[in-house]
Amino acid sequence: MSNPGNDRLEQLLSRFASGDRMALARLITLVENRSANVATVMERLYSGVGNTHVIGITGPPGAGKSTLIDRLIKKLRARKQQVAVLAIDPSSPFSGGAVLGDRVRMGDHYGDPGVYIRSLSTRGSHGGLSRAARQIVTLLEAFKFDVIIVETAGVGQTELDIMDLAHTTVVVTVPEGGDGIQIMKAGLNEIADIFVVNKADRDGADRVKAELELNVHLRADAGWRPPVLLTEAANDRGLDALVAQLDRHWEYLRAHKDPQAERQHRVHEFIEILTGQLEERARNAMDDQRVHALVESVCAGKLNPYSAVRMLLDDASAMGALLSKTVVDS
Ligand SMILES: Nc1nc2c(ncn2[C@@H]2O[C@H](COP(=O)(O)OP(=O)(O)O)[C@@H](O)[C@H]2O)c(=O)[nH]1
Ligand SMILES: [Mg+2]
Repeated sequence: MSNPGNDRLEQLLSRFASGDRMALARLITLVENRSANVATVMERLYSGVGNTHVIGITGPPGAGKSTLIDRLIKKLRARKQQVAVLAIDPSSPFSGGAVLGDRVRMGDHYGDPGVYIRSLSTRGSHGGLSRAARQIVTLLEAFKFDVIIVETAGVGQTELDIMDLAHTTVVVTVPEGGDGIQIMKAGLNEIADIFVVNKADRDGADRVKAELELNVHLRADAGWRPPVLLTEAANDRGLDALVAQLDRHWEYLRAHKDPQAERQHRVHEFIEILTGQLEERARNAMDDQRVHALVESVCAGKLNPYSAVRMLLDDASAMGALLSKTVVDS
C-alpha cells in the first residue's frame, strides 16, 4: 500500500544506509519523539550482532566523565575508529546546558566525520529513557560506528538500567570524600567492568583506589576482575591505560562467550520490546470506540479501572483490533 508517510520513511532509510548523518539524526529524533514508526525502523535496522564496542561511562555529576570521553575520542580517532557518543545527562557539555569552556572542548571534534555526538534529553519517563537509549544504540550500531560511548550521570536505577546495554561499563569516581561509598551503595560497583578514579591530581586518589580494589577482591569472582585506574582527564593522563583495559575487556568478552547470559539477554530484550510496543499500542488505542467508552465509564466513576481493563482484555475482537492497529506518521 502506497502512503506518503511510508515513502518518506523509505527515503530516510535509504539515505541512512548510504551513510547520511542527517538521516541518522532524523531517525534518532523519531525515537526521542516516540514516533509510531520506530518499531518499523528498528525491525529494518536491527542486526543483533556486530563489531561495535558499546562502552558505558557512568558516575556522579562532575566526576569528569565528559572530559574523559573527550580525551578518549582523541585516542580512538588516532587509530581511525569511528566513534559515536550518546550523552544522557542534562548537565553534559555535549547537551544543551553547556558552559563556554565545555563548548570549546566539544568543538575540537566538530566537523570530524569520524565522530558523532548526540545528547538525549531526559524528559519522559525513566523506563522510556532506557528504552530510547537502547534504540538509539541500535541505530548507531546499524550506522557502523566502531565504538559507541554512552554517558550517564548519577547513581540511580536509571543509570543501572541504561548501563545494561553496554558491553563494557566504566564507573568513574573521584578522590573527594564519600564518593566511593556512594558508588557502592548505589550498586554501581556491581556493574563496573573498569573503575576509574579521575582527578588523581587531588589528594586521596590512592585511598579510593585501595578501597575499590579491596571491594573487587572481596567479591572474589572468578573471571574478569575489574581493574582500578587512576586518571587525570583534564591533564590527559592515564588515558592509554584506560584504552588498553577497554580493549582487554572487549577481547575478554569475545573469548569468553556465556551462552546462559546471552540467552538471558535475548529473553530480556524480547520482553522489553514486546511490553514497549504493547504500551505504545495501548496509548494509541485511546481513540478506539470501545476503549473510549470504557475509559469514559472509568472517568465517570461508573467502572473501576481494573474491571475496565479486564473487560477489554476479555473482549477478543476488541483486543484483536487494538493489537493489529498500525499507525503511520512521520
Ligand atoms: N582537577 C581535575 N579536574 C578535572 C579532571 N577531569 C575533569 N576535571 C574537571 O571537572 C569538571 C567536571 O568535568 P565534566 O567532564 O563535565 O564532568 P561530568 O559531569 O562527569 O561529565 C570540569 O571542570 C573539568 O575540567 C581532572 O583530572 N582533574
Ligand atoms: Mg558530563
